[in-house]
Amino acid sequence: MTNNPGPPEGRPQEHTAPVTETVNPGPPQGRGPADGTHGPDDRENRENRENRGNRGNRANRDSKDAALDAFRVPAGEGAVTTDQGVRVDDTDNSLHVGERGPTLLEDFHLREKLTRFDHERIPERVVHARGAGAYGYFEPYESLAEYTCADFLQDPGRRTPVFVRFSTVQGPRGSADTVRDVRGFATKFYTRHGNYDLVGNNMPVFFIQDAVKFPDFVHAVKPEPPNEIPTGASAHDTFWDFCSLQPESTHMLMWVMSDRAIPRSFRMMQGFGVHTFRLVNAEGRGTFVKFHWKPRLGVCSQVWDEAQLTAGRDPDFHRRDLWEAIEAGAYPEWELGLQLIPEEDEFAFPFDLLDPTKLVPEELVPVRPVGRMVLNRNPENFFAETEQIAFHTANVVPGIDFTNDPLLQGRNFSYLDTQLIRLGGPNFSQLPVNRPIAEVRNNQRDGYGQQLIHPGPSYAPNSVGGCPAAMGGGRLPEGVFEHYQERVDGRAVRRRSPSFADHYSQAALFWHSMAAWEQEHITAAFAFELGKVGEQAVRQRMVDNLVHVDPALAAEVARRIGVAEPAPDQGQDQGREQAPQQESGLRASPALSLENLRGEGVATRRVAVLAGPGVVTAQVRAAHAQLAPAGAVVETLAARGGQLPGADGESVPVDRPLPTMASVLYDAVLLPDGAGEALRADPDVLRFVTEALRHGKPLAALGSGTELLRSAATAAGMKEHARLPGVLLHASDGEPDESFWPGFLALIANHRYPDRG
Ligand code: HDE
Repeated sequence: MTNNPGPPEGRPQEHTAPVTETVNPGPPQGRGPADGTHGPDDRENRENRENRGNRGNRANRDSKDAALDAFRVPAGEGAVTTDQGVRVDDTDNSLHVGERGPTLLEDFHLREKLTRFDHERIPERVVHARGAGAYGYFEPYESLAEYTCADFLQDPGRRTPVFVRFSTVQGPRGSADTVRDVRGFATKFYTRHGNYDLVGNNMPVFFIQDAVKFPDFVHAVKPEPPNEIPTGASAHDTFWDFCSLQPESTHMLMWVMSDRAIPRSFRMMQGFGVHTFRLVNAEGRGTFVKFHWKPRLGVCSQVWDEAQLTAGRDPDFHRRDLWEAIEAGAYPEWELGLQLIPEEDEFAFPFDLLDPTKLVPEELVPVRPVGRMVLNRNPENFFAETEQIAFHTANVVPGIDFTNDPLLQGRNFSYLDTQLIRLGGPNFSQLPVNRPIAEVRNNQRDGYGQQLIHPGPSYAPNSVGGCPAAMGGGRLPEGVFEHYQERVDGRAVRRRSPSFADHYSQAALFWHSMAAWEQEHITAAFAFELGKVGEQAVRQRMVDNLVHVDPALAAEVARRIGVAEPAPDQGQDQGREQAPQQESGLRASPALSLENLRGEGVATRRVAVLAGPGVVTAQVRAAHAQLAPAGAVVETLAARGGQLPGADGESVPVDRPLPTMASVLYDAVLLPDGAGEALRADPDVLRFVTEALRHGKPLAALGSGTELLRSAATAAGMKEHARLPGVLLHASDGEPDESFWPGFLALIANHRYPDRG
């Protein structure tokens, strides 16, 4: 009666590495492969491994990985068989009458093969269809017993296996990664007391306050019904029509129009539980809690033009980035932080803690770092693991409970319901990736796809034995879930609390917390999205709403999209019918600006060295030798693959032919000396450098490379290339002094230079 059967008899066991929940740090965090490069050999090995199935991170074993052994099958060698295990003589020719005659119905192998193929697809997720995931572990820094009895938050250093799936929301499974959208950040903790799912996003608030509006919201943001356009984008009429009529979405819109919606990498995003949840300690005392994930690499975004170009150059950009980092041993890491709010402070804020369109400013309640999560193992089969993983907000463990946030309450219904259709019935929790490592024992039975053989009766009360019993009555032993005993009293009403009525104060707080360049990006994003809206009335209504956030923002967007500028005093009276604007006393929350969320170092930053025949090979080698040990991924690009002859009679290997890559796939560019003339004449190279300049990326140039940089700056409409922020030049011949490489590393660590003009 357990959910974790041993390996079926006779099935080969390949994975014999020892299991441990606490050791195996793996390669040092933030470092690439041994020599720090991603040279052709390394790439070839990786691609081979990808093709054959991933066996890359098997060193990072834990109890969840061991539990998966029972379901692993060896790579397909030996004779091909039918699903019934009958060996087949030929799988390339169907059975037909004569060599050119009709196919016979009795060809069971053909029929089975085609039938299985016809049934390979399952419905994609109705939202968050496009995603990527990985396994890893979570470990707390300290015991949180004071606040919660959750088992996985008790012992510092005890590791709990996790699987995390990141996603976009709007687009289908095959859509591009770098669209402007919210990102899902869903974590399944396989704890000893059952599975706990923290199903969050990379933004701390949401579009709507009540779950009953979710289908309306999703219908509005999804592609338009007649033609299913646009894919993966919110820049269309129905989305903005809905939002302009639903002022509670305004705060979330500010986030979605900000650079948070175009992350550089899943590894460089924050995650948030969004709702206020409740921790419950062993004495039954509750504490409100907001969950935060903070990436060690810092929070970094693309710029909009770059994101759009990336969608074409590499639609798998984020998926590839996560996979490659884990394969290279540069395991992404997040710190878990908690905002803890005593129950007596429930009404201490100028907003309602139950309102999911509000965040709790960190300046009011600091985020306490309590643990870290590391992702160190890629899945072996995307469908079996990443596609079939099923999250559910109601998957909580003893010590974690809900609040009455009406969005959360609805989610607690929706996620189980959606898995029933998506995964075809109630036994989805028996799928390998969904199985808890905790034992499962109950009287649930049968259903499509039942995997287990349950002997004996399945009911309670029961006098014949053989059935599990509930633990209720009296003081419960450790690890038994008991619902928080909240006192509730009231009439059944379909009404929104007046405490949910202020839709603009935090939207304004967000706006005022942004650096000037972030405000410009938000303004441009509104202008882009609304500029794609056909209905003049929708555009006007949205701009009229924005005036409550900031009249200057509204006026500037109005100018750019060609609608009437709202009257400056319009913000005083409209849209506030329900409640007066509440003041938190905070005009800005610095914690919200990307300026204050930068990471340190250059780990996994991708640096392109643009080279051509005649290059000073010593500088190409120096780039690899100086940058790779700091964790950067350095690649030499040239018009053709193979070896590149240098000026000095030596040659350097080309890592990637330039036509297969693009500027948007790198974080920084180096232009070495020696090939400047030839490269300047190449329009692909000029475009590469121009784009890097326009996207605010760090650039360094040596000798004739500086001339190439000057040409690109002119093409980008930038003057005084030598004074551009984030640009490092060594114009003269000869080697640069020793400050050059550390200087370039410092520029790369700063990520982007949005003020380049
Ligand atoms: Fe979801 N959401 N959601 N959502 N959500 C789904 O569940 C839903 C909401 C989030 O990688 C679905 O398994 C309702 C907020 C993530 O598998 C579905 C409401 C937040 C994922 C569903 C919300 C999220 C989902 C679709 C409003 C952030 C992907 C497939 C009441 C805190 C999980 C599935 C994965 C997926 C319903 C709002 C995050 C239909 C009804 C708020 C990360 O059940």
